[in-house]
This record gives sequence, C-alpha cells and structure tokens, in this order.
Amino acid sequence: MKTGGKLIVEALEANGVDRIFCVPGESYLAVLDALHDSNRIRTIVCRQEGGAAMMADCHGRLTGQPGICFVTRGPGATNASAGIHIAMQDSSPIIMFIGQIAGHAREREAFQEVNYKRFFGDIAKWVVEIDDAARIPELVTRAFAVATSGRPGPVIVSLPEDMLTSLAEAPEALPYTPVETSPGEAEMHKLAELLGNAKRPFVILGGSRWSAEAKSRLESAAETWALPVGVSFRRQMLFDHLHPCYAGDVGIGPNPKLATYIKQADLVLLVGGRFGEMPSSDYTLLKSPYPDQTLVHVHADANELGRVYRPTLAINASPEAFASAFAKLKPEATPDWADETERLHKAYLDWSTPPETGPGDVQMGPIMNYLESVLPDNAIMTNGAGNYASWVHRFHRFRRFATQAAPTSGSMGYGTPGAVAAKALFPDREVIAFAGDGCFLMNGQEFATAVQYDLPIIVIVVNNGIYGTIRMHQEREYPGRVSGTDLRNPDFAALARAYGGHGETVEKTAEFAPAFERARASRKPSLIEIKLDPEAITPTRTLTEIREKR
Ligand SMILES: Cc1ncc(C[n+]2csc(CCOP(=O)(O)OP(=O)(O)O)c2C)c(N)n1
Repeated sequence: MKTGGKLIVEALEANGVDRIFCVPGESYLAVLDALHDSNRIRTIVCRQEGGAAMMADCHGRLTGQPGICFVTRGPGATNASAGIHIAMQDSSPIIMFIGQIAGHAREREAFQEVNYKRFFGDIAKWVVEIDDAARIPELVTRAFAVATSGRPGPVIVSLPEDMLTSLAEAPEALPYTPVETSPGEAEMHKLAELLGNAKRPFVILGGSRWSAEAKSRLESAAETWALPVGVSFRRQMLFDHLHPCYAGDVGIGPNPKLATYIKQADLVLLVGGRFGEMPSSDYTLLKSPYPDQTLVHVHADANELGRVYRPTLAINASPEAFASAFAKLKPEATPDWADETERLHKAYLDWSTPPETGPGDVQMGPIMNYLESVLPDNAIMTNGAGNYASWVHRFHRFRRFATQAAPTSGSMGYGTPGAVAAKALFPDREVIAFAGDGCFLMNGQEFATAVQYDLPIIVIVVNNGIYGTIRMHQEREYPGRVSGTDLRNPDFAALARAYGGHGETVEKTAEFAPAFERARASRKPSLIEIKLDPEAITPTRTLTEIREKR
C-alpha cells in the first residue's frame, strides 16, 4: 500500500521525468513529501505559477517531452493559466498537476474550490481529476500519451488532497508509448507529382514535434528540390537561416518581397503548423477556406487538416516522419525555380541586416550586429511579447534546433521563465532572454529562481518607458491621445543586483559590448537594461512617423 503522493512520484519517474517546476501548496503536501525521497526528480521551486507553467512549456518546447509543473488549487491554478494558454496555442506538451480540495467539501464553493474541467475546458487538451489513488499509474501515463500525441498540448491533472493521502494498492506504472504518424507511399507519390507540376513552390515550417534530425532531413530535402523555405511566426529554430534555401520568417510584418512571392506561389507545402492568424497575416497570405495555391498540408493531427484551409493534399504525419520520407523523394528533372530560391535567400539576407542608425543615443542595430558576432550557434534566445522582440525575430540568424523559446500566442512575460528552464536543460549553452520593460515585470520575479539555482542567464531589458506595442497601435488609431500606455520603471539593473545577480545599465550604444562581456564574465544571472528612445518603436519607423502617418 502506498500513498497517492508516492504513486504520483513513481508514475512520473516511470515516465522519465527528471525535473518539475512548482510553487508549493498545502493541497499537495503528500506529493512534496514523496519528492523528498526521489533522487531522480529535481524540484525547481518558482515564484509565481504563471512562471512555473511557462518553464514547463519551455521544457516541452525544447525537448518534445512533457514539461511538468505542480501548483496549488484556486489561486495557484488560475495564476498558472497564462502558461497553459501558451502551451495550448503553441502545441507544447506539458502536464500540470493541481492539488485539489478534498472530496467531502466538493460543490460547496469550499476554500479555493474550482472546477478544473470547466475552468480549463477551452485552453487545455485534456482535464482529468483522479479520485482513486489506485488509478494513478493508468491516468498519469495516459496524461503523457495525450500531451505528446497528435497535436501536443497541455494536460491538467487534478489531485484531491484526500486522494493524495489515501493508501492504495496500485499496479506498477509503465511509461507511455509515443504514437508516430507517418505518410503513406501514395501521399508521397502525389506530393512528388504536385511538385513536378509546380512553377513557384514555397515551403512553410511550423508547429511542434520537430527534432534536430527532422530539421536537418528537411534541410537536405529542400536542397535536393532547391525549394525556398520559410518558417512560421516564432518557429525560427526549424531552419538554418544561412542555408541557401532559407527565405525568411513568415511572422508579423514579413519581408514584403517574401509576402508577394507567397501570394503568387502556385504550391505551398505547409509542414507541422496550423498557419494561424499571425503567420498568415490575418488569413490573407493563403485565402481561407480555399487557397488560390495548391496546398499540401502536413500535420500530425488529422483534426488540423482541413480545419482552416482546404488542402489539395492532406498528409497526416508528424514533422519527424514526414521529413524522413521527404528526404528520400527525388525530383525527376532539375527544378526550374532554383534561381528564385537564390533570389529569395538574398532578399532575406538584406532584410535581416540591421539598420546602423535610429533615434536616440542607443542604436539597437549595432547591438544586434554585435550579438550576432559573439553568440555561438547554439545560444538559446527567449522572449515574450512587445515591439522589442522584432529585433530578435528579424535580425538574429537562428541556425540550430532548440535555440528559440517564444510564445506564438503573443503572451508577455515569457522571456525570463523561459530562459530559466532553458538554462536548467542546457547549462553549457548561453541563454539570452529579451524583454521589454513591460514584459520583464510580468514574470521578472523568476530572476530570483535563476539566482536560487545558479543559472547564469542574461536578460536584456529593452526599456523605452512605455507599453510600446500598444502605444504604437494607439498612435496609429487615435493619434496623440495617449491613454494607459506610459510606464514609470524601477532601476532594473539595481533590481537585478538586489536579487543577487549582476546588473548593468546601457545608455549609449558603445556601452553595450563591455556590459555584455562583464555580464558573461560574472557567471551570475545578469540583467542588462538598455535605455531605448521610445521613438525607436520599430527597426524602421518612429513613433512620430506612425502618429503623423508619414
Ligand atoms: C499577458 C499579456 N498582456 C497584455 C498583452 C498586450 N500587449 C502586447 S505587447 C504589449 C506591450 C509590451 O510592452 P514592453 O514589454 O514594454 O515592450 P515594447 O512593446 O515597449 O517593446 C502589451 C501590453 C499581451 N500580449 N500579453
């Protein structure tokens, strides 16, 4: 006979879990107690459940294995919902365990009582409450299967407190069996035929369930077919940006030359992604529901095929399995679009060259150039939402898999917790979090987690004193009528030092490089605050130009 808490920890161990992210609660003391005896699971205690859930998301995003977090009922679970929404929209495998109220108090609106099936109904892939400790091995293993199969997503497991302390005899937990979905020969044959008839094809990569191997197989297939390849919003780690087939990021505000090419393409091969509102420029790059182009859509979840766009050919396969099959497919004749692919790559290189000048004393262009020259290919970049992120998305040339963690759902506050999870996974790699002044203070408290676990991340806070993205939209839609977008900020560098980290303030471009070197040398979690002129609201347009519609 074992307690429910012990059975939970055993089921996690059986499924290969080596770390959990948590904020403790009295509702799941029995699990915390069992973790005390586990020498296989590292407990990373966080400062807010939103941060813990985002760390779990980042872990799932970079490894493909479910990120695990534990939170308490009511306020813990509702705080965490920000990270659950990200995992849902971004198709990341995560499992969140919630300590639930005891059974006898149910339906009385007891202390911190929430019905999780209703609360998470729309933003989780599956929600389950375990009432009988004997069923823990079955239901936890199923949670892993659901989180990782088809289109991955967040699973919520609610654990009533009295169930966790009860004793039960349960079968031994066995690990989940991953489910693969491969393309059939007929589909690959049809793809070869469609490509053979195409004149202006384009490939867009997105979604999850990729790996370093799948990426390199897709790169070699692109080379064989001389295909131009773009990546979906914030899925930049899926293709080497210096590969001659790389055509750019199909995200917010794509390169106009690229957008024109996609609109005029006659075949689009969409692999792994949903091509949602952001990458599709509000469903205009491909017309929905009936695209003008021949559309070949490859997705691991049959429910995503034909959901928004009617494909000419639907291939129900994971990116991994598709990339393997595609790498074996050879063209009958030399494709005649190779010159176009070369031209698109050249256009990308021009587009991703940062501007030398801009308003104010600090220029982000040269700072990005500097970072490009010193960061190794395997450095990991994380960020949340804000205009500052366009500097990373447009000018950082991603080369390798597992080097990017940023929510496609456009959630603020992800950079710092994402960086903590990434550094815990890859202690030997450099991890750089980008944040705005608004974004950083949403989950900046997780800087304390970086300090607690000696995780020397470098957070770059681009401080323009405003919720810049919203100010930009405001000035465009309601010129001169500033409302609710000004910020009065703390001294961010001092804040980092108060946490026990290294802090620097940069007020001139030339100060950045030595500050960055000192941050690296400190071997402490570091924060570099860049004081950016609010006029530098985009890499190419000022706030005044936007207000005055110039
Ligand atoms: C959690 C969350 N709240 C609000 C928003 C809306 N929003 C998008 S960007 C933004 C401003 C970001 O400001 P900051 O981090 O300072 O970056 P900046 O745009 O100034 O570069 C806001 C409020 C959001 N996307 N996510």
